[in-house]
Amino acid sequence: MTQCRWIILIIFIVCWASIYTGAGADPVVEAPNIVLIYADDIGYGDLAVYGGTGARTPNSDRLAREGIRFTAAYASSATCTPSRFSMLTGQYAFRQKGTGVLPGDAAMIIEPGRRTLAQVLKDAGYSTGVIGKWHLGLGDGKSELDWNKEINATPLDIGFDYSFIMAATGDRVPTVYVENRKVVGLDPNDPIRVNYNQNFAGEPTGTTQRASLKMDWSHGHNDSIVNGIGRIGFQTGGKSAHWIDEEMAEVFTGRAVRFIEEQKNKPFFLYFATHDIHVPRVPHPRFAGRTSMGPRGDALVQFDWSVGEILAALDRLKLTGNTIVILTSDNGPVIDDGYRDFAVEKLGAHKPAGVFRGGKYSLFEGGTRVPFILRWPGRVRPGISDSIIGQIDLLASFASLTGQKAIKEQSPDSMNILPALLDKRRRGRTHIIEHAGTLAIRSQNWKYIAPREGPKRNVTTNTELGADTVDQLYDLSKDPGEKTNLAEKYPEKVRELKALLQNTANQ
Ligand code: NG6
Ligand code: CA
Repeated sequence: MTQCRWIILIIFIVCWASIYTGAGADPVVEAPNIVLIYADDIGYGDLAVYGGTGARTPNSDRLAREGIRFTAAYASSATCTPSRFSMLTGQYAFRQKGTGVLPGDAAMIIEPGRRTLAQVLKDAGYSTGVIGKWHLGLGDGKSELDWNKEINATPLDIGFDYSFIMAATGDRVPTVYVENRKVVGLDPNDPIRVNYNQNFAGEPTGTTQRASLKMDWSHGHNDSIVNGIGRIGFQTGGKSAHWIDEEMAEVFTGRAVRFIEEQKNKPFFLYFATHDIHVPRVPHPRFAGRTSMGPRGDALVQFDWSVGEILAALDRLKLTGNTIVILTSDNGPVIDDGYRDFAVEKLGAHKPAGVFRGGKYSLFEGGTRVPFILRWPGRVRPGISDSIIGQIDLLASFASLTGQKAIKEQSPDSMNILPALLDKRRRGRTHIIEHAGTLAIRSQNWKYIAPREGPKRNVTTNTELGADTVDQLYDLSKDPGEKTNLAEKYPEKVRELKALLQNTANQ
């Protein structure tokens, strides 16, 4: 009887220990600082270290030299909002309604209290900060958001200790910075108001005052004018708070460096989401003309400058050895995304998506295959990895690293791929879903795109969307450019991947 009790007790302890550590996970708990540099619209082939020829990016190249450069890393979606939603929550965005590209006055789409990547790290004792582009909505949505008052649902409610953000995008109103719960620099005598349906009386627009614009628009972007640039959405007032596009990289980078300086004595997680190289591309004059590609190339150089400032701050504060730095992007590249900035005319031989087809908005690899570099000096041996990894996996992987548990119901799609993130010889995923309106799946070397109706190209950006009314199957090992549809040749493979996609999507 007593012996039986002992056996039960031992079984209980073993079970408890394996659940607690996460079976198969690395049980060693560590707390390196984590800096996640999240670029906007930088394509797989844009950085020099990924084969880009149009702009020098020495700081990103340095990071790659000192870390692992991944060649099969994926953003979850081919646009910003769903990619960021997935990365922060660990849940594919297609599982939650209302996670498409958001207007600037949208309510926050991650409900307060949800256990995000930031919350996981906060629970592990990290100081957590987000600086840069947000685009996941603000306010609880119960009443119309008043930008002149404290905002009741912000990054502070989903795990961030500090937040300095733009609400949506550089091309959407409100064109102001929001620090924690308040718009920065607002004059109470000049309240700011935002409306996405109609203009405010007497306010000029990109249509009525088109000749006055310092950068013309090619599609959309013809509502309110701020700093000589037409935006999406209408805005009035709040003049003292308006950002100056040319200074934005400096402002965000400066805040990021300050955050690092202030947190240097405790573990910190910094989500540094640059505006570069999203439209409107209006880099500081000192970057203007640095490439022959016009503002898109110059914005790349400016992005790389920001990376350099972060790396220099870590060096200066002697934090380099104890800090994981990740550089990646929210979706693939786009050339003309709505402003006449000559990106198409001046592209030259530069290939923003590298060998891949499509770009932002696309189900082809160019939409979601993104640069991804991870550096952790001393711990991670530099090199190149072709393991499949997803940004969506950061949550479970960093939970494992820091001795936290991911909540399966809240983060069902995040996998612990920590071994593959830290070692170029280890494998991460066998398959991953790609999302751009509808779904595709990459499994080993194969790519299957589910059929759908609709245009093959985005008419405004001229991107190939990957849409077709028939099944598409590509062998990425031989045909990374997705040129030869093998669906008819390998019907078995199509059936297998279709089932895998459906099962994963419906689970
Ligand atoms: C599109 C905008 C584009 C960009 C995109 C979101 C037009 C015509 N196009 O609707 O310029 O803002 O939304 O980009 O308005 S993202 O990177 O934030 O997803
Ligand atoms: Ca984007």
